[in-house]
Amino acid sequence: MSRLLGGTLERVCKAVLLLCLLHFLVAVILYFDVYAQHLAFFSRFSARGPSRALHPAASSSTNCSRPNATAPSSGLPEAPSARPGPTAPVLPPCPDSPPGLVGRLLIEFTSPMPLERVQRENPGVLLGGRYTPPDCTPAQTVAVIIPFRHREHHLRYWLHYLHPILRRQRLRYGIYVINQHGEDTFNRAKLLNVGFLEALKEDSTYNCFIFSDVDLVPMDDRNLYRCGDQPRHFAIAMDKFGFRLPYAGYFGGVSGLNKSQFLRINGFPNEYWGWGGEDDDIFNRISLAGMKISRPDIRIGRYRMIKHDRDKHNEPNPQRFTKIQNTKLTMKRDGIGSVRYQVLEVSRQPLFTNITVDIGRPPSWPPRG
Ligand code: BGN
Repeated sequence: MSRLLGGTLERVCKAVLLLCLLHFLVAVILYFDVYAQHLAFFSRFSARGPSRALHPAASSSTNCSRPNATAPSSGLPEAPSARPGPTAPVLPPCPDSPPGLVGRLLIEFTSPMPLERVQRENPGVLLGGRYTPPDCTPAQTVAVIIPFRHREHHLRYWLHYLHPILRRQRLRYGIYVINQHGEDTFNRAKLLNVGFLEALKEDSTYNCFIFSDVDLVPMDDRNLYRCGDQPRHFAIAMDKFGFRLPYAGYFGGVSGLNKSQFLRINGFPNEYWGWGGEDDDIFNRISLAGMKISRPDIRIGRYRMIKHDRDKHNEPNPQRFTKIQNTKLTMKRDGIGSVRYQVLEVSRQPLFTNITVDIGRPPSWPPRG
């Protein structure tokens, strides 16, 4: 009897000991997490502050920061009013890991977002949505291309969140909104092709192209909008997909290719009218060209999508299932080399360049009448 009691007591003691150990471990983890958040918080007040302690790519800290941390008072350098002239001092190359990133961001779409406010908060952004870091020379010039129609209030949020992020990332960039004229069926991929050509017409030094939907806002500024030696997929963990990649070959939402990668796949398909499939076709093109997709860490590639009803004139494309089976046959003849369109208006706004374009209409679907 007493041996039985002794055995039970021993087991209870062991369980209590284990619990204590677990408690201690959790306390240590929490302590370091709070310490990391403190470091990130202080780094917001100093562009060259201790954020280096949190290496942007390696850290998984979850500090939440308000986007207005990027207003001039945040210590962010402002862009010069013009590009440096021939006598301007040569600036050092921009660092691979920009100092002053804040990590995880608080993104919400509840309060209204007037363009005047966005403009006021981004005084360093030049006409047409151009920006050059004032304190270093970036390795790339990035054109951000947004296919667009009737989503003005999404665009306001996008500009509000993205300009400060891109500035903190020390990018030289320009924003191009490619606005499909008329009410015919929407064609996302063709608009992206137009954006590539039109951005290059404006500035032939663009060598990185980021293609972004207007309703997708990154939740972490360590997701750097740059190109690499392989095509990059940025929007890998969207809230609407439970912060996971919906399938291994997903390449939708926000992606980036440098000029030679884009030309190597003959750009994007022009013949996907309506919703769906064009991103899968682009994925096929990249694989067929022997390239691989590069992606950020799943904790960093998080996105919020602005909720909206399904767009009119962007119904699911019933041809997409067969079309994505035929990329190998179609990619040579359908792409950047064969895109036909007419630019109706180029207007340089304070925060973006708006290009309205007639891209035609689908040859046979949906039936018109
Ligand atoms: C896929 C769509 C993509 C879309 C994702 C996420 C197709 C092709 C036929 C299977 N692909 O199913 O275009 O980005 O869902 O919504 O519909």
